[in-house]
Amino acid sequence: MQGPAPARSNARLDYYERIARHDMAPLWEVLRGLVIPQPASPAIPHLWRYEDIRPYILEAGDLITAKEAERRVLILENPGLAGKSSITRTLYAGLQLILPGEVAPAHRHTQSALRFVVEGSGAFTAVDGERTIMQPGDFVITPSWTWHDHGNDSDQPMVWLDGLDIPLIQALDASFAEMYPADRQPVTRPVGDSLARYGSGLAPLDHPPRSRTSPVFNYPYRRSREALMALAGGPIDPHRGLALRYVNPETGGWAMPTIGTVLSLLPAGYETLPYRSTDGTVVSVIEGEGVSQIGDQDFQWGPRDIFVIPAWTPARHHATTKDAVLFSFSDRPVQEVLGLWREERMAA
Ligand code: GTQ
Repeated sequence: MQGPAPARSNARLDYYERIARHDMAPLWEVLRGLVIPQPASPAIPHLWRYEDIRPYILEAGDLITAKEAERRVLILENPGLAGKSSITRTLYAGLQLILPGEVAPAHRHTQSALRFVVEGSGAFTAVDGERTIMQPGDFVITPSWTWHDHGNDSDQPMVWLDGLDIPLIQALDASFAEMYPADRQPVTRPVGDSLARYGSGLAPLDHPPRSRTSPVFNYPYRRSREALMALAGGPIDPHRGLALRYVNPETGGWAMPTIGTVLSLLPAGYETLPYRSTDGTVVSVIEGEGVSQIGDQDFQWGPRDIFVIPAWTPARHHATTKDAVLFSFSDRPVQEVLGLWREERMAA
């Protein structure tokens, strides 16, 4: 696979032309680009500074309603994947704006979605008959093929980061989607129902496991942060900082089947050692400030900024002034079930 490329004699070129008419092609001409010795993602490292993009997000609110747009979202498109609506090869990310009084009408699709609240508080998303009121830092799941609508009964705009497995589902040609016959689905369970049933180390007696996706559909930041801070004085992974993954309490596995989500803490002044893994990763900064070296570029970040680490690209992070808390997501669960996931803990 890494040997020299075969020479292109006239006889061979003539042959390639003739077989092309029969919809065939010679593997030996393309093999070296297909089965490569290590990942070479077309995605590139990139950072979106929230301060720079926020005006455009709010401007979208003057141009189109959430209802007309169906979802009023600015896609965070990786500059290496232009036109592909992708932030990594398998994942999509976007910033969704819901203004006071608006509704993003109910629909469902086979793509799984996560919401990570960036700005505002008090808007809601409804999933399968239950609403959750969202606060900054909350991690909210919309499982595959569940009805969901979003609304904002607060008095301020709300912006959240959407993470979906759109490019992955596209590669699998497994997209189905439909609109609900009304803007809002009926609410059948009180706010907090899922968290009470599944989110406290308890579960309903005799209930069968529901699905591959966690039945906890909002992991409130207040609770996640508390867990992280309780561990802050203890040992830290030198390559990853203090990192906890969000789990499905019924299986102990990842909270979502296609997207792995992690909350991590880098104490003030802490510098990680370089690290790379096969899962291209999107990072949303919640608290703190720092600088990350991704490949050969440095990116300075602060609260609400979003950056992407492409697959197999070395990254190291430095929290400069304060403790930094980062939320991140990737396709690691998919790679793990397929036995593909790899990481490399590198020397300084
Ligand atoms: O909220 O359902 O960013 O369907 C992209 C597609 C959000 C959503 C996105 C979607 C949604």
